[in-house]
Amino acid sequence: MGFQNNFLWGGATAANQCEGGIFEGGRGLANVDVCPSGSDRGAVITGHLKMLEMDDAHVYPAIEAIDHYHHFKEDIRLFGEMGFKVYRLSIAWTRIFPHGDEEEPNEEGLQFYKEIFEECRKYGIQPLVTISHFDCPIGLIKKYGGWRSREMIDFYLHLCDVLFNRYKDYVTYWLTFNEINMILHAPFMGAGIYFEDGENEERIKYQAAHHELVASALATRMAHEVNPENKVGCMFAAGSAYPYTCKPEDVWEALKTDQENYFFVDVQARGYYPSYASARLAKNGVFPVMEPGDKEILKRHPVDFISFSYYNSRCIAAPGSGREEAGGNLFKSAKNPYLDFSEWGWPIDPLGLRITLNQIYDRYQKPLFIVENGLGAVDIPNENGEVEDDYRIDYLRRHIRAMKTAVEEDGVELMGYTSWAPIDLISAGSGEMRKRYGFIYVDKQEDGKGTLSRSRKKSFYWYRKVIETNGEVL
Ligand code: P53
Repeated sequence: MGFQNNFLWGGATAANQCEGGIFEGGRGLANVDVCPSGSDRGAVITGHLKMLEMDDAHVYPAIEAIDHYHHFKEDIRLFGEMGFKVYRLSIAWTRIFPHGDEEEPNEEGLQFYKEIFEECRKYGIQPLVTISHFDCPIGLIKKYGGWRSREMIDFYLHLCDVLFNRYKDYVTYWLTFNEINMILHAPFMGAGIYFEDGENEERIKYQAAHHELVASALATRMAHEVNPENKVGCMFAAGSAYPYTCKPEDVWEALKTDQENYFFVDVQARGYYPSYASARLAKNGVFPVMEPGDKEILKRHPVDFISFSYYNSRCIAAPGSGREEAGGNLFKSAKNPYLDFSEWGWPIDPLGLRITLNQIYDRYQKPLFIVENGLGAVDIPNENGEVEDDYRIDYLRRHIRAMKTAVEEDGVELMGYTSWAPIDLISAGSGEMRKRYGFIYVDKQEDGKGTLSRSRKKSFYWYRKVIETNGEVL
């Protein structure tokens, strides 16, 4: 038993959180570039503080990030040294189409990713490409308001067309949108949407979600047409919702929370709007405007596999029950009294991963892929400059054990596991550098200083062993 022989072990990153070099190679500006670190970040990413340019009053961590743009060869060599079978990365849309609506792609941008894929090939690493990881060109936000407009579908498909054809010989695993359900929680970061006063935010978010869902189905069709070997996955931020107590009101609220997230996967994997969503959206007057043919498109082009991020479970209490909130996360959750918490207040729940895997597999019966999981922590190098991150090893070990049980004892079909951020990079939620997830330490500090040098943490050697033994030695 154990994991299948071709189990895809690896790590996952996102362009804007690691590349930097945002003014190089003919790249244009994107929503993710103008999300500042610091206290305004929350309002910007949720679409409540309009920011479409950089100003002098804020710090923008994407500008340099960890400068992967100039270090990718070294970084991928280190991934190779850990024995990665797969590297999940995302394409910065504005490297390919700087404003989003050009006819011809930017060759320099295409060249950059081609070099990345060639580098991966040297070490036998398969790329898993997220087409849009929270990425939307500012040009398209200014002209069309981001994903609130239907026109976005065509621009996105134009990008897909270029990627599928140009990288046909390098890539067969694709994800259409990172954490597609994040559009409900951080619509500017997720979909380039900011709100004007008095707008019906719910309606705009679900309309934009519909556009992304149609775009995802059409991209799936295109991927299969370009190369029948292509495998396309959806991707959502998972983590089962537990009822705070067995009080029916708590159970009901938890069920609704899960449905809010499963809605996206239901459409992408089953091919239609689930009845609970249709009914609820209609009742709230926010059912999206659809075009003739949309339902058919969704029906005919479901995804091949389901991928998700898992950091923690959620714990849901009925409104007005006065339960203490767990902090530090964009997803609302009560504080689960049975769990420990990370330095950022995120619950730590390995069994929750087994529960989540079972629930998703029961629901869809399609292969699953865990494409993000990890512990954000402050790492302090010791006197020899080494990071002994036993806390990270402990977190990952317990989660990998849980997923192993799900595979061995529950029969869940799992394609692979990519931990989040095998190399330290910028946090999406907070914009911080000091929230580190990596096996590889990057000498870049919160104030932006540092040599950018890379070094192996203790977890680097641990993960290498895990991969080498296909998860037998943990
Ligand atoms: P950071 C919140 C909740 C769940 C997943 O997050 C999230 C977020 C955003 O903070 O995003 C995913 O960096 C996302 C990654 C992100 C990672 O989780 O805030 O796909 O881009 O970096 C971890 O600690």
